[in-house]
Amino acid sequence: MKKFPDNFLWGGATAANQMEGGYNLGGKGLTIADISPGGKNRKKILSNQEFSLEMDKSKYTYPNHQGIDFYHHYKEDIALFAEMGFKAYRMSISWARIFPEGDESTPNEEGLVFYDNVIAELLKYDIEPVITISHYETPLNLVKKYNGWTNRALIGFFETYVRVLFGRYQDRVKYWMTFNEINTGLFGSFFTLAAQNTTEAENFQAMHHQFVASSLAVKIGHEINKDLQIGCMSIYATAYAIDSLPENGLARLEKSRMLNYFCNDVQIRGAYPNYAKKYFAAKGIELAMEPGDLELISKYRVDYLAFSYYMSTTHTADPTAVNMAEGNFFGGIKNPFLAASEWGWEVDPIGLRIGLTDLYERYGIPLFIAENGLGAIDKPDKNFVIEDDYRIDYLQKHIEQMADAIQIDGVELFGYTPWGCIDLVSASTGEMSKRYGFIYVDLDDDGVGDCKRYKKKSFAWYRDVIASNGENI
Ligand code: BGP
Repeated sequence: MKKFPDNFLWGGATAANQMEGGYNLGGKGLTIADISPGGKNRKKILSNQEFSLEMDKSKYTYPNHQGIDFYHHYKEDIALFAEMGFKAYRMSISWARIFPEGDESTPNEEGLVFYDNVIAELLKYDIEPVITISHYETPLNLVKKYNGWTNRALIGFFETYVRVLFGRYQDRVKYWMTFNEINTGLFGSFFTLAAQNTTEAENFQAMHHQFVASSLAVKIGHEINKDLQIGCMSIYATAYAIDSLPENGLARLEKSRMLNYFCNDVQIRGAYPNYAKKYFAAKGIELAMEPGDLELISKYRVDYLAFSYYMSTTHTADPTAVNMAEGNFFGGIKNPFLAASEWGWEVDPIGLRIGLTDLYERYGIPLFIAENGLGAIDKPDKNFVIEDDYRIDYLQKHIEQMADAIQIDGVELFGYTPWGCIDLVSASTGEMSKRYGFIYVDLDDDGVGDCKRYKKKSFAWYRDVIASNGENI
């Protein structure tokens, strides 16, 4: 029996801000990524809610400015994706290439022409573009002038932006995702909400605006072309209790429903779940809504659920617990049964199968794994040969679990785009040395290198996986 359905979308994923470079070319405006300093302290700097929105090149480096210069290398890179046999390529469009300030009414034609060219190049090789509309690259002006998504005005700017994208690309791009990892807004993530100095209530308010914007995108997209498939996208981290103590089971449930389900519940089930309403009431959070918001959310639900999966998490009810899993997105404590990546992300392939079944059985709509992968330090020899068996091992084990989820559990999974199919700048740490790619890019954390591309060992391995539709892994 075949492990994967015919037409399964094998591919890879990237985001504009982490790889395009050309940050000030083609009329592009600055985005939140452009003022985010590179290096291990990035997260700390950005989580200081009042960090400066002005660039300071005397103090920081800005690796996103150069990315891997996909802006000038896209033909070469897409040819390499085609050589691996990609069926799909998940990319994002940088909002500020299309609307440099975010609040204009007329788009920047030069920015659109760049994406015309990228899309044409993909279609030349029969690679299906899968486009994230907003992936950590909100125009900076929208932070400065409106404090990002805390302001309802952003719904209108986003609407203008998506109308342009759907109008222009509806005959060439079928699959869309609205907001990347929308559930990171729960932590007030600067990348997601494009807002500074927010309270928890403001985070939820900003997310409400995004939910409305996302439903509007579904409405507009389907009106423009009923065949468009518009998905939501969130992080999913399979959640365990540390043991069978009932209190720990409850702690796991409470964590998981907010982190893993809340955003999906709203965007897929079309309503705020009761547990969220109770939480808001207990915390005195009152969301400002306009008439029609809830109807819109209820009526225009997403067509599919895309998610990123890198790790599972483990929870305890014990507030004094030590031994925290610092690297994991959703916190929790260390799982004694799992090894972690060099960045402390706990690797759990079976957790992916659990997650796929969990999500499919909860929502019953098609699933797409938009991100998965191992960030690791690659050590090329003098000829740039990179034996990344650790990466192959990681992906192999996750693909096996995907196959079981499809075969044994009956999950409807239609695509898999491992993260950073070509090395790029890390989102959380702004490093180049945290590499995910099948393709090595010769640039270091300071942007030094000749930017040349080299195929890693995993390149040929993934090519065979795709060619055999997941039979040879
Ligand atoms: C996800 C983001 C991506 C990406 C990935 C890997 O959270 O959607 O943009 O970067 O994680 O994370 P990192 O780059 O921090 O290793």
